[in-house]
Amino acid sequence: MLIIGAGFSGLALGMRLLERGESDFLILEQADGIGGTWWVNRYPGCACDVQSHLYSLSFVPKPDWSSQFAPRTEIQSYLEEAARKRGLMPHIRLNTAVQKAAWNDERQYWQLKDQDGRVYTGDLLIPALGGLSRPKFPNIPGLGDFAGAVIHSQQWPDDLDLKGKRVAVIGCGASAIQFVPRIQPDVAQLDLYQRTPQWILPKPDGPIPDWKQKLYRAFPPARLLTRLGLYLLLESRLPAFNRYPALSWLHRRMARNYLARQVRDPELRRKLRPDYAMGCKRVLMSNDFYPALTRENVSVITDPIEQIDATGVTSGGCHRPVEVLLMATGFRATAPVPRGLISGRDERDLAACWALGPEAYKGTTVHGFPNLFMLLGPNTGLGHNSVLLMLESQLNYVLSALDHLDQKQVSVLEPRLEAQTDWNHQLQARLAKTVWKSGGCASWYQHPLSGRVPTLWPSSTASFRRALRYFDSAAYHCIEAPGSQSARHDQEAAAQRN
Ligand code: N01
Repeated sequence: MLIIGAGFSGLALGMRLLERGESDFLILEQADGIGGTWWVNRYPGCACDVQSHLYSLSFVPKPDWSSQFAPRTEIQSYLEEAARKRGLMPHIRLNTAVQKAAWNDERQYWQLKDQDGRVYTGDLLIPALGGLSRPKFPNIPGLGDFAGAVIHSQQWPDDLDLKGKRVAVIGCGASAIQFVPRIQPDVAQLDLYQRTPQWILPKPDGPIPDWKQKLYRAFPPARLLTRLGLYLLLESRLPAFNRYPALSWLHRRMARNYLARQVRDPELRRKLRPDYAMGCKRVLMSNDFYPALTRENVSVITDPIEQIDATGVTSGGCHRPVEVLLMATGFRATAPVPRGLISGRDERDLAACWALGPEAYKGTTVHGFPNLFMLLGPNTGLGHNSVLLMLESQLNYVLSALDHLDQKQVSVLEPRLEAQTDWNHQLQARLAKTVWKSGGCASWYQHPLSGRVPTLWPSSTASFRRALRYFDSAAYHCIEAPGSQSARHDQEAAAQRN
């Protein structure tokens, strides 16, 4: 088995495989460290916006999270420690960027090639690429002419020194609201280009006291109770997002009051006030973003950007000189797989099949791509809870599929087109009623051309867990392994006929 990516999902699958005594797998990772998102994103202030006791794997408990929302370094160390302790490291090949993964129909295996031409073969392919790993750069006239550094939030160099510099930040999503307050005290001038204001709530963050960490260690049910409480709290937000937006009135009011308290200048407040349904874009949390925007060295600019030239940015007819451009413009979430990376039966390219947005069966398998199980695939993202809950459901499904392959002596599994079409039809019907589809905003949840939402799961996490509890072979074309009893029987019958 070949797994692409040593982020949360690739590592989690590796750990579950080892737990079952399976060791015939490799994890290929392009970076020089493990942790995926939590290894790559190094901008100042990078942290999780889901509480750590829920944003962690149920089978890798950590009683001593330092704060409610752990910083990225702590999450990365959590993953690294778990991988080391569980003996996963020998299965991981770092600095190994898969260039091409192709299904060989004749031999019924996947063949992968890395950047140095090394070839790997495996009966199963597990793309664990993450939905938010391909940075999106805006298409702004003149961007290529800019003479200073252009840095995407995901590609933040460890040694970036912004002291005394004039910087422009383009975008104000989850990434920008984390790093803007961190860099604001250092820079000479910060121009924040905001296209759409965000719904922002205060972040209930803070250190987890020592006594609580000790309690969680000594008495695990206390930690589980905390986890359950967080789960129920976040899950209770779902009806306001997927059916009854009016239910978010209290949170809308909290957000408006919070803005009014933090930003006294009515003009700035007006610029920062969202006018679409709460949740249509990911609801953000921060205690220091609004205060940072009120500082003298910060300008919030809402006129559309007209042009970038060698020395700065022009918007609303005004040219503002800058030395560094920071792109907080997000990710290509609706095109998570590059063209030419994965080719299935009849050499069909996965990215080409997904030109109008990714689509899979149960977010995991794809018609035309035998023996491929994608982790955190299409419509497995969440707008209301921890995505790791979805990942763990997928792990159950993949392991159940492995059991099916073993027990039924099957060698190839591929979802039937009808099953995939039905699944997506129902999904899109449910999504139509949600704020993610019709909340009056544009977001990375939606495909820019088709308007479909190929990213989020519209229902409860429990319903996804139920749907993926067991591998449902009826939804699949199954080809028996050449050595299996019934395959031998077929061969003998064919030989007799000849
Ligand atoms: O990206 P975004 P992000 N001209 O897509 C603007 C996760 N995450 O990296 O809203 C001008 O949210 C765009 O404007 P608009 C999390 O799931 C998690 O911040 O499209 N502006 C927007 O303001 C999150 O949702 C954590 O009008 C342009 C911004 O760029 C996801 O990653 C931390 C533009 C993009 O916002 C993405 O967050 C960080 C253009 N041409 C991220 N193009 C955690 O805490 C785009 N924009 C776990």
